[in-house]
Amino acid sequence: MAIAKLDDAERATLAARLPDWKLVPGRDAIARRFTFGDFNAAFGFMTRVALLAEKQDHHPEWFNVWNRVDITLSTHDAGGLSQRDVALAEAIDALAR
Ligand code: H2B
Repeated sequence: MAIAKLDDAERATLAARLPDWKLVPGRDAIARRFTFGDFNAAFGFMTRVALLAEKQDHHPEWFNVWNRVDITLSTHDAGGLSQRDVALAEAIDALAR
């Protein structure tokens, strides 16, 4: 399915909309590290993100070690960042708050 990549104007708003997410060097993606008190809290968060991702039909690339969850978002169907990544990042931020 063809999905539009973010345009320059949309990219210019990223830092303000998603201040905790960083552009990934060398690819068109954003990433954020989440750190929790223990594995139980980290995996509970992952479970909530998984349900959210399935609802949005948009899925994270992620890596977990004990209390840490590293999430990278990019739209594979677009070959880079799209509004789907922004929407999922905002929803994940809301969960982590
Ligand atoms: N997740 C991400 N991150 N990028 C996609 O392009 C994507 C997805 N596409 N989840 C969806 C699923 C697509 O494969 C299904 C068929 O809708």
